Amino acid sequence: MNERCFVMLKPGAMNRRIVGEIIGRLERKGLNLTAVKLMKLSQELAQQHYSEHRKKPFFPGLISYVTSAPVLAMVWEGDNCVALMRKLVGATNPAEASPGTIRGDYCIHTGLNIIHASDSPKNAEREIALFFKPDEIIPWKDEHMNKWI
Ligand code: D4T
Repeated sequence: MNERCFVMLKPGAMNRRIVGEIIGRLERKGLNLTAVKLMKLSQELAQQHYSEHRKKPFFPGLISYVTSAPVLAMVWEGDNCVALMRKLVGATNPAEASPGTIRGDYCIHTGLNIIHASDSPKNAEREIALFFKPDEIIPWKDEHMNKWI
């Protein structure tokens, strides 16, 4: 069933100039990019996005990191998109992220991981609504590709 996933390339991806590489990996999987926005997150939006972690000791550092430089906010779509995206992204702790995953291949510290992806379809809808207006999302179908993936 077609699903949407919110994905955010964090300031580390921008500063390390690997945004294109990461997007390439997601495209090659066969998922569809349906919205993109370069944003400098406000404290308010960052805190809302990570509200479930408000009481955690790493919260101040997390907010300071994600507001330190622009992020690339995206919506990706495809069958089972959330679960597939989480697999591509890898475990939160880079020491546990398998090689071949984005965090496994590009990250060392949990607090500086370079990518966020929604952890459930419900959270995806909540996060997408925080970052995008409905008319900024452009669903499309590639009939040729869809036959082969
Ligand atoms: P995000 O939300 O960035 O995709 O990460 P995850 O979904 O994989 O993991 P999370 O919500 O548990 O953590 C959110 C965010 O907080 C940072 N973090 C996390 C941290 O700096 N120290 C920690 O101990 C944990 C657990 C990294 C990701």
